[in-house]
Amino acid sequence: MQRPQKLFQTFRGTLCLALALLAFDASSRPNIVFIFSDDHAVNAIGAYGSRINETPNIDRIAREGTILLNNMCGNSICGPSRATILTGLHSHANGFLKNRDEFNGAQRTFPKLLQQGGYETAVIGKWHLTSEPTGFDHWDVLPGQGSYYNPTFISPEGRRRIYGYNTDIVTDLSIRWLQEERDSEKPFMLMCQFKAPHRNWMPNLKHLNKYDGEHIPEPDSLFDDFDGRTSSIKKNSMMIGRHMRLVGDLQLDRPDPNNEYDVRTASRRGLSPEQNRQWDAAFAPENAAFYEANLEGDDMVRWKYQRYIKNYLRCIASVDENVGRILDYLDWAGLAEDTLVIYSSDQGFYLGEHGFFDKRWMYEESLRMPFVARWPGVIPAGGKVSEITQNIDFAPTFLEVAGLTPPDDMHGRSALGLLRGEPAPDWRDSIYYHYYEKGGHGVARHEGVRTNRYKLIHFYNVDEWEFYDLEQDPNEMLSRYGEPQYAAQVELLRAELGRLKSAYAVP
Ligand code: SGN
Ligand code: CA
Repeated sequence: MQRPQKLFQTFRGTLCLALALLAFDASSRPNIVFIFSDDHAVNAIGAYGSRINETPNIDRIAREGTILLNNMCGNSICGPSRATILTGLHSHANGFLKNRDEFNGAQRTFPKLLQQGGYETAVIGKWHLTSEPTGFDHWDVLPGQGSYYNPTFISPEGRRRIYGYNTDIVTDLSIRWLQEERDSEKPFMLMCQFKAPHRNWMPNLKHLNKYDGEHIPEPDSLFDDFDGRTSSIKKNSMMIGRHMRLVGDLQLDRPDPNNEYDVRTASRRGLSPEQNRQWDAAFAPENAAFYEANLEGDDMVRWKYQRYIKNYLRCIASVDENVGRILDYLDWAGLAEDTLVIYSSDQGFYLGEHGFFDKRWMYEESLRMPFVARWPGVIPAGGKVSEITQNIDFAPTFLEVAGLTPPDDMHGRSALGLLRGEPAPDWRDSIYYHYYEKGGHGVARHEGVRTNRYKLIHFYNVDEWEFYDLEQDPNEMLSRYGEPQYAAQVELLRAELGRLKSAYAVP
């Protein structure tokens, strides 16, 4: 027999659930805080099983909310991913195919629809879509890639430079807008968008010595020889060993006998004299030892990997602590209950897998995007979603959250039901991918299709195909294209690729 206290708890649990279900109706209109970073791979997030770092604050969103385990982009590069998120459309339909394109801000975006639906909207931080933001009541963005230190911001009032570290400043400006500047009569949607952890991986001063003396585990494929794949992958220029720059990427300024570090390098980095003094103090001993050691071959690659990954993870340490500041502010301001908080990033990134840095390929590390979401009482705590979601789904999801009906002609579909833990038997079982840049890091244009288990990639300019069985070969080390045992599967995927292209009207 249940004890009275237990009975009461059960009753209270049922009551809470019933109230939560009642609370969720089309008129509830929660706030939305979309925290977004640049190039943060799932392999560097605790909630996704990172072997190399801890992200307690991002993990908190996952723990108190739900994680999308198979969330992917449609074109693994910054501007295109952002344009897709705004429009709910693949690149060919929103017109932003490559980083240098200019976003047509006259087109329909989810912030505009939210605004029309009575939301107050803001974007703060990295934008990277060339044209000025539209659909925002407030915008304060970095020009282009933005600088890690003492960054310039552009807003409708003009340009100004702010002293300090980018990730901290974007958070300061976001909290200031939440606290002092928004119209508190309306629900709001804030896009808080960090530059970090993008190349050239400049950590905050206080994290410069984090991981000193530690050995970060290397990925198994750090010394990949690209056997068993097409010529396309061999032509890349994104190898940590061959293409990562010692000074520009790895902060390896040559020690000077007079201890005067290269002033031009310091000013290129945007550091103030005092910041530069601390920077040099942190890096100089290891840099001197590096030049003393005259490393070669695999030893050199291993050393570069350690310097690269530590700086990348140090940048993430700032991202994570600033996610914590935002969560803390929402608690303090009494906003946490009524706010959907998301953490995501524009695409994945190579952390030494295949010997790579950068992104662009349809391989898993750059295809996958993190997405964790918390909305107390609506999205269950500890939820895990395995269905394949994509960045085309973000806009429709946000619209449904706000009680609006997503337009039928968006390519994506609202993932709110999945986030709420509801079964979705008719959810998609494949995604379309298309990377359009020509030559960036030696990556050829390609398109492809991925299902739960298989992936087919077509490098169409050279007409090379790759096919992976992700269950047998999760690290994509061996293309099975052309093997008789997979011929039927390849044909199914080829047909699926054709079907997706006609469904999305890809020219
Ligand atoms: C810069 C980087 C590249 C990176 C692109 C795109 N070079 O060109 O490594 O792939 O941005 O990044 S750098 O020397 O300028 O850092 S994206 O995130 O904006 O798409
Ligand atoms: Ca990016």
